[in-house]
Amino acid sequence: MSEHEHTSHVGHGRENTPGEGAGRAGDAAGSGHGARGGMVAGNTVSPPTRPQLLAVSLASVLALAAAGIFCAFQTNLSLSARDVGGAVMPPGAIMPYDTPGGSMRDMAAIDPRRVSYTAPSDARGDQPLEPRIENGVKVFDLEASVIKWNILPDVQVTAYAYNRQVPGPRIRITEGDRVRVNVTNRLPEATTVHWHGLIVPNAMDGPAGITQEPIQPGGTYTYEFTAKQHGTYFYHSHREPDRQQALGLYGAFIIDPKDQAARPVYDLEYTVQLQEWLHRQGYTFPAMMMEGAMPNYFTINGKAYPVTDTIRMKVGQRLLLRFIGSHNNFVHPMHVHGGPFMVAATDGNPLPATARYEKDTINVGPGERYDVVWPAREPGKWLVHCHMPHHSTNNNVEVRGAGGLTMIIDVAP
Ligand SMILES: [Cu+2]
Repeated sequence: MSEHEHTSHVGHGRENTPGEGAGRAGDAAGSGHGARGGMVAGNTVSPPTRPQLLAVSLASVLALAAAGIFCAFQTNLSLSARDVGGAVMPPGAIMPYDTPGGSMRDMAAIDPRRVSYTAPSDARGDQPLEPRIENGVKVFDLEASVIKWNILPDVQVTAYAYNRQVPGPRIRITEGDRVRVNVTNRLPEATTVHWHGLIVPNAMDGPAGITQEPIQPGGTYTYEFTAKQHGTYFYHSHREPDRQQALGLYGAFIIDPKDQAARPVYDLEYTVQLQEWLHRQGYTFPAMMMEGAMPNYFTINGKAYPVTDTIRMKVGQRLLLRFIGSHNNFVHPMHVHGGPFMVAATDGNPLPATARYEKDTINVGPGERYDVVWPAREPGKWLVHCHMPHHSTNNNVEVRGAGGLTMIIDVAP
């Protein structure tokens, strides 16, 4: 006698249509501790009693409640799609259940559908911006928008850019100039501009929500001030700069001294603006020094080695390098091969001749500037590079001997 047949003899319920489930339950009961009768017995099914129904209902409700509570501690059920705004998060970002929607929008990739311009693959940033003169005031126009930008021939980031270039255009004026900058916002989010290191009226300083209302998408704000200092400065977004500056909103602001004797002696100059990028799976995220948001590409003036500029000079010439910490996270130890340089100015402020000092590596932190004069002593190819070796790779790959924060000074005899 099979077990099924065996169990079918046990129990006392009335005859019922044999169901598949009932048969299986009978099998299970039979193979377990032997049939003990009850609700299901072979081909007969007895109706559940009221306490049984109550018990099953209560267990179901408790299980459902437990699942809901469990989920609430894994994900933020208070967030709607509108709060998060369709954010695409960096792979590996840590997002516990209490991560606010604002945090996700801050760290999210640029929405590629917002791109309004694709720069040619070989386009360069930091292009001189010519002012127009209105009643003796030098007037510049900046427009922030979303672009596609090649940091390498085969790596195209999505960027927030001033005047469709990364870095933004170079503003160069003379000490004492009256300056007006019209900033138009074509980004999908509000923004402002800060003039880093400059003495300006407070309302012109740029911090969003502190000295001014942010410039809404489609809006314009006019900044105006007189340049009281001279030296190496820069401008950058001051609304969520952890996001907007990391995505490309920065540019050099160079002020020549009225008195030419105030500048160090040099034959040619080059401005080095550092930047860190997080670009994965076709999306560009603002690089941040936190889990899952660390940068994997690094650029000098918007390009990673081997497509960074090459500086060409001759033995005996002196090169002024203006390092600008336009990046957001690391302190980059910038090293020059081929002998030491003289530090001539820090954060735009010239050092008196007696205070100048020699180094061959200088730590450029976010926001810092260093003007250094490097004499070409020997002919050949001399490197300028970050001494955190990972920052001299492209997504951890060396191309033609380096990557990222690397450029070459080519010295002719
Ligand atoms: Cu570095």
